Amino acid sequence: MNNIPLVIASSNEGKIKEFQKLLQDFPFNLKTQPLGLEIDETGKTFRENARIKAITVSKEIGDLSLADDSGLCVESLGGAPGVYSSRYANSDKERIEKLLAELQPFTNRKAKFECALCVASGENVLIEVTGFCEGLITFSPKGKNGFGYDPVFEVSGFGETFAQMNYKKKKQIGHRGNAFKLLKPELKKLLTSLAD
Ligand code: ITT
Repeated sequence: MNNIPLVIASSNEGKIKEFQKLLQDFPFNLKTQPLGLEIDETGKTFRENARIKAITVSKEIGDLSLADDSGLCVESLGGAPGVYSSRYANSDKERIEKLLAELQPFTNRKAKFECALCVASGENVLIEVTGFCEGLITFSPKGKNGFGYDPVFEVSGFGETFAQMNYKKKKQIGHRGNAFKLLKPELKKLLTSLAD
């Protein structure tokens, strides 16, 4: 019975598709955030921005919301693009080109993805978790799957970019999947408390 409304507080198609798969066994009636809703991501951390998005959308719609703030932190660039990952350039293609150009002088290609998830009900933060995934930035894009920086992020120990993996594998080892592993038991507790 899919009867509990949950708004996915995101306008990023790639994330929304991943959440639809991650949440498929939960009894949620998944909704998307209103088109054109502008949210100022003024936080300095992924966690702060996830909170801002979850609270803003939940207050706007009146249902529970789940927000994701995520991004790529590159060691040689002092952690950039970090919380500015989506604002780094105007399209996935341009973001990747800019990243490869900025990293060109460096031999250290270490990077990590971070994903902060927040579930809110109005002003109230109900759940917060963070997941990570470590890897290296490749010298050119590889693979066609996924979204964002997936074609240039090679996962440590796997020798493949996220874009070369099928989604099942990205879910098992990726930052969003790792965050979701922490979110899952908390969501189950929340559902139990809502049913009481
Ligand atoms: P919402 O705020 O509406 O959710 P957004 O794309 O602006 O959408 P963020 O502010 O969290 O989301 O920015 C995250 C950016 O980091 C995203 O646009 C991608 O460029 C990148 N990113 C996050 N997760 C990723 C993943 O799994 N694979 C590739 N790139 C990812």
